[in-house]
Amino acid sequence: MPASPATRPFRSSVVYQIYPKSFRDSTGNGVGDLRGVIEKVPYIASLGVDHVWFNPFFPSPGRDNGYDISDYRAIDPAMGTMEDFDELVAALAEKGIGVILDMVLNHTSTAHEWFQRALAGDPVYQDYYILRPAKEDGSLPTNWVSKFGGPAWERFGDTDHYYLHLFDRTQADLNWHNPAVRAQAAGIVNFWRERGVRGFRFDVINLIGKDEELRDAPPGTDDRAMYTDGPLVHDYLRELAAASFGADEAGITVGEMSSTTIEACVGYSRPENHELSMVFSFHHLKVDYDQGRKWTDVPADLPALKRILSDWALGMQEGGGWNALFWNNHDQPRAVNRFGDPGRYRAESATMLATAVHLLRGTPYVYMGEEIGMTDPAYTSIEDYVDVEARNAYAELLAEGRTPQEAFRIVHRKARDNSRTPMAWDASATAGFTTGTPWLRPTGQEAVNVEREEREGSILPYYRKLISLRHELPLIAEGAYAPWEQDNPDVLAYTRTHEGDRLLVLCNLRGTDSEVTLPEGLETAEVLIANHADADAWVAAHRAVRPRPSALPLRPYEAIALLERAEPAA
Ligand code: TEU
Repeated sequence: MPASPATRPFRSSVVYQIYPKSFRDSTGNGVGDLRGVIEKVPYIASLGVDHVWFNPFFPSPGRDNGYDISDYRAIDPAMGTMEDFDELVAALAEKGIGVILDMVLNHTSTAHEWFQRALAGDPVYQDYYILRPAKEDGSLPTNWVSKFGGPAWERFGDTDHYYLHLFDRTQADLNWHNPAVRAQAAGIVNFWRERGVRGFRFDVINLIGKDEELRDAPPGTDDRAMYTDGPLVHDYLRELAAASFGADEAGITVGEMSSTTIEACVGYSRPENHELSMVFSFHHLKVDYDQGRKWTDVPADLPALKRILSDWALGMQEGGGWNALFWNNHDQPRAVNRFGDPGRYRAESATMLATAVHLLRGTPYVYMGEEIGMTDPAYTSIEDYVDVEARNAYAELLAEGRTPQEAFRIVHRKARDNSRTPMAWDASATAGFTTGTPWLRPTGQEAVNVEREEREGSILPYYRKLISLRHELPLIAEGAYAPWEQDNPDVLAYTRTHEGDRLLVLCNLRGTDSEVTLPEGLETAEVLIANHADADAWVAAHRAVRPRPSALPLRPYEAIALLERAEPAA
């Protein structure tokens, strides 16, 4: 079978993310599948992207929509067959697009054969998991909490031991201290490499380096510090790379780093360390968390957002690491709702947000539907939500004494299902996603869908242009980053420089008029891309103002990138 194509280097690549369960259903059962994706390969190729990252489509009980894997070397029958998979890889390869598979190697489903054998008493497989007795006083082995709510320990069968689950109780954490587990992990990656895959995303991979001795978080401290970014993560990643993907010159790998630091991420992604190509971090998506707590409803702190984006861009640049750049994924509500205005300024805010990350130093990821400006669903009841995390959070909010209205309002703002609604292909009742009943209810497709966006929209062409700019300009892929007007509370601004070329990126984060000072020079700068049609005239008019330097006013959610070339075009 054809291997994934040797695409361009990851620094000049753009990745498209597909949540297969919600992309396109070819059978009418209401759940997306691989043949559905095959149907849409021409659309994916039309975006100009270099890779597609697929969320897991391996056999799974589906308690966490495929992040609870029961067989790493097969396709979930509800999603298709291995033949479908091979055909999909080939169809994408023909368009020059590589495949990135989601490797969930921190935990398995409790339905996985390894866990089942462990439960049946096989000591070999018991050592695959993290089993501990209760403390002497009978309490749980540690005071850690699950990321999906409740304690992180569950009784191991009818024994006096408990198994660790940092996520749902059906997602048992693997014991990476066991060399057999590490060998299994490499074997899984190699299984897919042998089928031609050259891209891998590693789920919560910075949680694999837990200490041998697990300790309570001291009272009042964050328990995540007890198991996140342990020094062993680096050793295990290097070992995994050496035993599998490290051999792929043109490969691309990305680690999902939960609650991490710049320092750790430099380590994970410096080429000299032979770990990963790049990292996902999430601090910029916690600026609408009240005191670090997700299930709260506060406006986004935009100055904090600016600071975090800049700190990460600078810190990773100084350390020689590489960021994955993104606003949206399958775990996040839609960024247009969080940081933009999905009503009055949907197109402006969607394209402003796109500009902000696509021109940064790193590799941009576009989550399906983002490129047409899809928004959070207009759900009105908790019954619309399916996700285990949202359901648990709702129950916990009620238990804390919130009214059902308050609890719903908070869940509605933060739920992961907000981005998991079916891809809107057309304005029909099922959004062109299925001929049956969608597993998650689409809303808003009358106004926002691919068909309409292709016909008359401004967001899709804008994304296509941003993607092609990264391919064309080494300045965008390789240029040095520096923040501009860091103290401006309204405008996100930065420069990129490369071999004498200079790019100035200006993004008004507000739905009101703002202004920004222009740096010296830029006399011959041209508008490279902008989300208001008359940006050329706008910039020219303000440049004419004397005495200089003048401030440039920006309209609501306006984005302008000005390019000054070392050798101005004749
Ligand atoms: O997510 C890791 C993770 O930490 C998320 O749970 C995130 O913190 C949360 O969604 C924000 O509220 C990965 C996957 O992306 C996610 O879909 C899985 O549920 C999770 O791992 C467990 O595998």
